Amino acid sequence: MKALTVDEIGAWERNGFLRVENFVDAGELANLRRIMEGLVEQDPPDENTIVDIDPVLADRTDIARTEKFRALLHAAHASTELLETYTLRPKTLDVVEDLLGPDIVYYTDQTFLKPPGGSGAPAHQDNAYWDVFWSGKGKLSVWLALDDSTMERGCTQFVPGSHREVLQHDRDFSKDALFGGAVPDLDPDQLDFEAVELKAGDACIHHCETIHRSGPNVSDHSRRGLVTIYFSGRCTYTDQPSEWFTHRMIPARGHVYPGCVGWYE
Ligand SMILES: O=C(O)CCC(=O)C(=O)O
Repeated sequence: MKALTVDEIGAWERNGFLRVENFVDAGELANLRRIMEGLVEQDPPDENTIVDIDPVLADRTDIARTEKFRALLHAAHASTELLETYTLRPKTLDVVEDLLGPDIVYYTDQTFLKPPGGSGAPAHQDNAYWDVFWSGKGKLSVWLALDDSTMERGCTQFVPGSHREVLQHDRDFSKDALFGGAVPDLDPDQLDFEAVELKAGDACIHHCETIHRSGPNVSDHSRRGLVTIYFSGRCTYTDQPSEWFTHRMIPARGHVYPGCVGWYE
């Protein structure tokens, strides 16, 4: 084990998510906030970045466009500074290695900005969106709190143990460009969600099949979460190319294998 304890890995295997306090220190946090604020201001920071406007805030005329951003997808992927200082730094990869194994490919980032008044995320499993293009369960997200993430601000909530069952998803992106529908055959009210409140600088890592959601932000402070996503180097490409992810994945540690993610001819 490189960074986590046996108990932490046991909790990860049981629950499908793991909270890690002080994942970045105060100086690193300030740096990450500065980088993310710069990326938001560039609107869009990169030609491949997807800017997602919060549907609840879209028609507001009293706030700037950037204050309506629900999320930026593949933005931080374009920042060398962010890659070097956070995404691919040894501490981050040590934790990821303990959970995914030695071969790690960095996929991308999704920054959930959740401004004041911003909407929540429907219950879903991330792999329902990814598995179409890249097969395998060795995928995880590191959700890093850039602001305190509380119930009032719409923190993330997870169903412990739900990573063991794969559910059918309604992937209709005309309904919601970001989430493409929710888990269809479940009543979220019947699920036992555990809310994970975080201090800025803490992270919560979740398995790609763990059911999770988040509430709306009913506070007057934004709740930004920088999510970086890692795949095991054993995940394979399917024959369906992704239209919404055109970057190259970044081999981060260990090996890449023919036909598997991160392998380019
Ligand atoms: O941050 C949120 O509100 C939602 C996060 C989420 O759905 C995810 O990381 O997949």
